[in-house]
Amino acid sequence: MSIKMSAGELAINGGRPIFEKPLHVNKPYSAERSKYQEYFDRAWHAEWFTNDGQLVREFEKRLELYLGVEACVLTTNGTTALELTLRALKLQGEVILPAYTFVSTANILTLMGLNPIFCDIDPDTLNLCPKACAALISDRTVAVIPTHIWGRPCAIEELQALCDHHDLKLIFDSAHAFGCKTPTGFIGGFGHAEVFSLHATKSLHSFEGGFVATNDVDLAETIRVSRNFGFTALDLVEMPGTNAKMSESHAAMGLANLDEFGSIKRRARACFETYMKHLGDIPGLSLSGPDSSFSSNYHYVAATLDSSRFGITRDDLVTILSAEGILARRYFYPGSHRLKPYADAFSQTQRSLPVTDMVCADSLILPGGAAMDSQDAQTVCEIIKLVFDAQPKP
Ligand code: T4K
Repeated sequence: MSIKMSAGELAINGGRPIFEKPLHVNKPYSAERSKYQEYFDRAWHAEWFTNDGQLVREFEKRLELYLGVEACVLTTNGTTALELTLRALKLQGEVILPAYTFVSTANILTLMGLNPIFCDIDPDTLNLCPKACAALISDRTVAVIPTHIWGRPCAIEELQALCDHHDLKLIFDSAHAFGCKTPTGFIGGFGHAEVFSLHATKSLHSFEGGFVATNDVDLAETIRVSRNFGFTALDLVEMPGTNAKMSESHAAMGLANLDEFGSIKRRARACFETYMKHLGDIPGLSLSGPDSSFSSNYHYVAATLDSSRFGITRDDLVTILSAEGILARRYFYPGSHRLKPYADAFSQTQRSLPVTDMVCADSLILPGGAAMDSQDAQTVCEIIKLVFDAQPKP
């Protein structure tokens, strides 16, 4: 692939896009099809495709062993995993969460009649700010749901102490953090429960899917029963439940990918380090990288752009990259608090989330993860450098 030599060759200026086949953010990385097939054949031969099948049970055991937790309960996706957890904890009232996260959390809270209270984030970690969280706790608060954003663990101990003090449930949204580890253990073993997504774009995926990890075996059992209509035995329904069962086909994909997870992490790391090496010293562009406080899955290449130093805005950079076939994304713009279902209620409280607003305006996710070729990552860096070099300097 020929690298562009001047800004005049950029696609936005009429040149050919550098990538004919667009590069997506977090394109799925999957085990070889034969490995998936091997697992799926077991379900095929057993003629058992869903309802707590052998592959789902095996996948759950393997996740429990990997994460070192008492119980993992697989579901159809991360959103249903959270819904079942909230139902099992019988919550009613206000729940504090970041607005800088996927809107699914605010949505499910609202659909369940809970009241989402958006909280600001820490500018360095982009995770829920414990101090801001403490200021929002009232006698209506029942739970806190922080997200380990882009795989970086939240201020777990501080948030746990805060929730213990106020007798609140603490549920982590760990959708980005499979395989991430703190000095005290894998993400998955903290709070009342941690909720993971196994969506195709996640570090470990099962096409669609999710699970709850918890050390509370009673909570896990309630979730397990409620994902299957509330059945505890044949003809016996203990509670109103729903259908959130993972199929054997999805579990087969999850198992095949879990077998490969060591290499998934290595490949993602190689890609991430390519970005670090080539973008590390561009003024105004900061990558949210791992530090010595945790071990990352390296799945996300999250950056923030200070336009006053880089020379153009985040949105302009995204437009220029998109023209080149580099489909960087503005996650989680504009923040859940500014999306239609929440914006009016949020503005009525006259609260503000200055850090969230700043991060939503400046952050972008570059194509990364195990499926991203490191050579392509280097090309992305060269285009970004070319764009930076083309800006007039003071
Ligand atoms: N909490 C957090 C923090 C989350 O990020 C999510 C989900 C959840 C909770 C909820 O978990 P789930 O209920 O989803 O299990 C996507 C995903 O649908 C969503 O799972 C994910 N977060 C969210 C961040 O991204 P979109 O609307 O941005 O997806 P889409 O279709 O634009 O795809 C994303 C990128 O991946 C694109 O660059 C295209 C590429 N892609 C996508 C798919 C599905 C592929 O290359 N191949 C594919 O098969 O929501």
